[in-house]
Amino acid sequence: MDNAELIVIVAALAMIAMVIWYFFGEREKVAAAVTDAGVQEVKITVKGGYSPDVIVVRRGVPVKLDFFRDETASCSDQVIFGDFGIARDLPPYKTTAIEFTPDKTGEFTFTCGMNMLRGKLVVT
Ligand SMILES: [Cu+2]
Repeated sequence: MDNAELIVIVAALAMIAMVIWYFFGEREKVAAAVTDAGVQEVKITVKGGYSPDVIVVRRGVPVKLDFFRDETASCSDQVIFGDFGIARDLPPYKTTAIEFTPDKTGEFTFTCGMNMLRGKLVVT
């Protein structure tokens, strides 16, 4: 095996690792902090994805998710929590609060309007 072949193999492995990370990696997991008002609040930045993209909350306690959309890319102009019947427009460069009380435990995916950007709400 010469150097050129080795470089190709290493580059291919790196690309495969990136694809796996992109689709399956949990980039950032955050447990909601409870405010004085008894609300579980998390700030989420929307920019080519959701950050954090895994949010852990407790069942039966009101949740406030502050989505700050830091872009104009049309992909992220809506966020949908299908399991909770929530669909909300996110104006660019503004914070949109989504408030509800999770009444069931489990892992619930939230997405953009096209089902491309994904995050996960874990209710314990
Ligand atoms: Cu999208």
